[in-house]
Amino acid sequence: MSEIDHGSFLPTNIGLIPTAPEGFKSGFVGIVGRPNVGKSTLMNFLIGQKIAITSPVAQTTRNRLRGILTTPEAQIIFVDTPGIHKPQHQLGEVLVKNAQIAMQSVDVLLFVVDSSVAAGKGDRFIAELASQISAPVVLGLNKSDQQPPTDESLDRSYQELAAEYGWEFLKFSALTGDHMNALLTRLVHHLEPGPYYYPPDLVTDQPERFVMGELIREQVLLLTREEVPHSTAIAIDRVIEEPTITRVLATIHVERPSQKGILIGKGGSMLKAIGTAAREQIQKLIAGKVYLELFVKVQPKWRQSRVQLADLGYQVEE
Ligand SMILES: Nc1nc2c(ncn2[C@@H]2O[C@H](COP(=O)(O)OP(=O)(O)OP(=O)(O)O)[C@@H](O)[C@H]2O)c(=O)[nH]1
Ligand SMILES: [Mg+2]
Repeated sequence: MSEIDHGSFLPTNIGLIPTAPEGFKSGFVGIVGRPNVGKSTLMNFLIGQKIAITSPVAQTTRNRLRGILTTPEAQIIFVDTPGIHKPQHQLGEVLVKNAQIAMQSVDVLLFVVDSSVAAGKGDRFIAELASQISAPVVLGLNKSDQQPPTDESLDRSYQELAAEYGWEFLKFSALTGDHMNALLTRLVHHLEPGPYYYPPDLVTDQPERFVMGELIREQVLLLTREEVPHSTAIAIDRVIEEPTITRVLATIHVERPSQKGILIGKGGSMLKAIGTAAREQIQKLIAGKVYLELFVKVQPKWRQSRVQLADLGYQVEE
């Protein structure tokens, strides 16, 4: 039995990054927007693998996460960011700050909006931030599948926003895949010639155990209600690889004893449901058998404490 740090998704031939052919393009595309507009769904679709968790709950994404797409012509490194919103606690402040920092260091900015509702104050706030960076901005109207067919005022509200700043805009659906190729073509168009930044078969820069923690948090988001999803942080305590099974021990941190009670559920039923669903997801991730053991721990006010936030993996990434 050996305990391993799963390291990253980096293949064993690390370092063998091929030389890019003539005319190859590469660069970083930042994905920003309000919470819940579909940024992570979009990145997963484009790279063809689920590395970012998604849910109907706003503020799902907490960490800046890179997803890598390599085609014969280009390598695009997508930078998924937490939805930009008015922060209500230290955690929110750290997340929004990181999204803003990410905006400043990309080659192209993909500003995603939910086209099934009209442009609002939140979108205008982000537009103002986006207008201050030098990279080209593409306004992406997502959720086209959810638009009422007769209401042209929705598109118009975004056309006006794009016109105001001189941005191009495209409409698509990250859920159905409609017009995703057109989006990709436009993004590649904006990239400069460049090298492979990562080996061509790599899909993310994050270690596997980070994604494992996220897959557990996703089930908490999907299965619990109200304040519980937002009060939760996951720590992967140990990953033990045995010949036929990988054992994962993880702790779900919550802020209050009442939340611990909800997470455990009657006779342990909720924790069991979270564990079963998360285990299935982790098995898909590592393509192998997984034994998952979950613990729940109360850590009062962790979202308010910079020190505890850093311990749980949330800090300003200057
Ligand atoms: N109908 C429809 N739903 C979508 C589309 N894209 C995303 N969704 C749904 O919208 C919800 C939010 O998606 P996410 O990808 O988690 O959104 P996000 O922008 O990453 O959210 P945060 O991480 O909270 O900022 C999920 O329930 C998705 O399934 C789309 O094109 N059409
Ligand atoms: Mg997200």
